[in-house]
Amino acid sequence: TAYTTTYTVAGMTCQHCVRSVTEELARLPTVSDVAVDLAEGRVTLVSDGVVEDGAVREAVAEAGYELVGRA
Ligand code: 9UX
Repeated sequence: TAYTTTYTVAGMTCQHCVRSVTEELARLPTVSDVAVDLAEGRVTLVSDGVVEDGAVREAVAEAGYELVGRA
């Protein structure tokens, strides 16, 4: 079973931002795909397990951005 969850993320303004946040989120356990919609400030994760919001928040912060919430 795959989970697909979309979050709103603040602070991403360029393709380098997209790469940074994508690389950081891809490191989370069970995450198999990361898609960023830069214009909308949304990030979608596909994972084989439940990914806690706190883990997403930490990874987004590590990349330099802010998790706002679920979209
Ligand atoms: Mo360049 Mo995107 O500083 O923040 S990585 S705009």
